[in-house]
Amino acid sequence: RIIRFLLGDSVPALAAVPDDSRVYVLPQRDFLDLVREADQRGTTPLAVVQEAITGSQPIPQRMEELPLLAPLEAPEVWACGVTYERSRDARNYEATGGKLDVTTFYDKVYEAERPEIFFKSTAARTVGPNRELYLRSDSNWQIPEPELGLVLASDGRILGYTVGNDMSCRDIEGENPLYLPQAKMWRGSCSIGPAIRLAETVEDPYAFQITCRISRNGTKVVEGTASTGQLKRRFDDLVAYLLRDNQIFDGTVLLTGTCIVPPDEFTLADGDRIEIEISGIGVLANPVKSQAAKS
Ligand code: DO4
Ligand code: MG
Repeated sequence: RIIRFLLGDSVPALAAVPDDSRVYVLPQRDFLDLVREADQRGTTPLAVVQEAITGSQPIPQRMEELPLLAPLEAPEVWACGVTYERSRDARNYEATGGKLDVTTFYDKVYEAERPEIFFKSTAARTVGPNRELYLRSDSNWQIPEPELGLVLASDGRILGYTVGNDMSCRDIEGENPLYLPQAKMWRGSCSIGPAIRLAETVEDPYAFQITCRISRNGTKVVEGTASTGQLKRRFDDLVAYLLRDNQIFDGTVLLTGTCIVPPDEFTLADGDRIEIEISGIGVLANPVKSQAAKS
């Protein structure tokens, strides 16, 4: 796993985390530097990391004790929708108020060859671990969407996997699907982290376990778990559609859709804490704040 953190509380540093107890600072400036170096040398990022840490000493802190930053400054974050049955059912509930005898565009997109892909975030709107996510002030039904994120090269190669949160307003989207950009994009509506798991170290990306926990005043109020094995699509197909007649940039993150939706009566509130854990990657934790608390 590759992380970024503030060294001496001021300088961003890249580090490798081969297991839960060891963190090695790397000489590369950031994740894309590491990938570029591997490409230039005709080797892989893992080989570059292994060479860098051989014979060096881990720092005394564990990953959880460090002031973590987003593992990369993703120039753009895109997201896929309705890639899991659970998401289709939740979207249908929002759009129809629970009438199950109608076929909606969510049913159609779930079955269609072309997936739903939308623009989610820019570097300035995306936050890292432990940073505040913000609630929209004009929505009364907001949830986190825990998603596996693909970290991509500009040619579409999957360089690694990270954890992402596609914060969403169910009432705004349910009112009219044309409001999707407003239901999905605002200041502090996306988080990624805490680490990038190098793709070459993942045997089966359809075997990630995803868990989402939300706590309020120190008490857990929501917990859900699912697996990327339930995904309706293949990651390569999602990436191929993203790249069709499109230009993406090194370090773009593609969120692959949510498989966990809190109970319909739940909405996030100021002060909540969201934790999204993906096996083999880590726990992405963020506190939630209302926009009023920001200004
Ligand atoms: O159709 C709206 C978006 C759904 C989504 O973001 C998801 O399934 O994760
Ligand atoms: Mg989503």
